[in-house]
Amino acid sequence: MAGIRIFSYLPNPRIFKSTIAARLCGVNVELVGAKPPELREWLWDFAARPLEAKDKQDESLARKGRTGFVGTVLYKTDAFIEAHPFGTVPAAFSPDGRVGIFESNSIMRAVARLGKNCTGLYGEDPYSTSRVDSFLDASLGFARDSQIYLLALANDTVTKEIYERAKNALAVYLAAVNNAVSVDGAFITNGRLTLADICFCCEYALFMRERKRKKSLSALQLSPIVSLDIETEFPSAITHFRRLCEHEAFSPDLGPFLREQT
Ligand SMILES: N[C@@H](CCC(=O)N[C@@H](CS)C(=O)NCC(=O)O)C(=O)O
Repeated sequence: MAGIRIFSYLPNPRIFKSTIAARLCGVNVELVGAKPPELREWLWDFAARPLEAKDKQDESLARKGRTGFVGTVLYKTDAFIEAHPFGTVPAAFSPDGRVGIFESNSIMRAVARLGKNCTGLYGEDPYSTSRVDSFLDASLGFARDSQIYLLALANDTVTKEIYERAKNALAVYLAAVNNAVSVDGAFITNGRLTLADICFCCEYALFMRERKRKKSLSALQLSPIVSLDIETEFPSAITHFRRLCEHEAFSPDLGPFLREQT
C-alpha cells in the first residue's frame, strides 16, 4: 500500500476531507471501517478487523470508550494507543503502520503533502500555507461544538444550551467563510481551491446530519439550525458550499452523503 490507511466509522464527512484531497493529488487512500455502532465490535489497530471470540477474552485490549462511545468497551491494541495516544478515530497510519496521524485536518494535510501533483492545494510558500492553516485551525472551534451537538442529538440528550452553542459556533464560522469568499471571489483563500475549502465543505455537510434528528429537536420546540435564515445571512458561503459539492473531486463523496440527509 502506498499513501495512507485510515481506520474510521464510515461514511464520515471528516474522512471525505482526505478522499477529496486524494482525488485532487493522486494519492492512494485505503479506508477500513464500518458503521459507527459496529466499531464496538472491531479491533482498533493498524490491521483493524472485526473482533474474534478470543479478543474479548484478552483484558489488555479492553478500554473505556469516551467520545461517541460512552458506557461501552472498545477493543484497542497497545500498538494502536502508541500510534494514537488519544485513542480516537479517524485514525490514519503510514504504510508500515509505524506513524499514527490523528485529527481529520491533519490527516488531510498528510494526503496533500504526499501528493506529487497538487501544487497550491496546501499553499505555495510559508505565508500562503500558513494562511490555509489559519482556516483549518479556526475550523476546530466550530468542529468541537458541532460534534457535541450531533452526538447529543444522536443520544437524545440535546439541551437548549448545547443547541445555542452549536448555532453560535456555526454563525461565527460561516461569517468568516462568507467574508473570505466575498473578498477572494471564488474561493476561501489564495485565489484557488485549497484545503480550507475542502475542510469547510466537509464540516458544513457533516452539520447537516442534524436534519435526521428533527424529532429530538421538535421535542424541545427547536428546529434544525441550518435553515433559510442561515442561508440568507451567509449567501456567499452557502453558494460556495453548493458549488464545491458539484466539483468532480467532491461529488463522489458529498453527493450520496447529502442525499441521505434529506
Ligand atoms: N476532532 C477529531 C474527533 C475524534 C473523535 O472524537 N473521535 C471519537 C468518535 S466521534 C472516538 O474515536 N472516540 C473513541 C473513544 O472515545 O474511545 C477529528 O476530527 O478527527
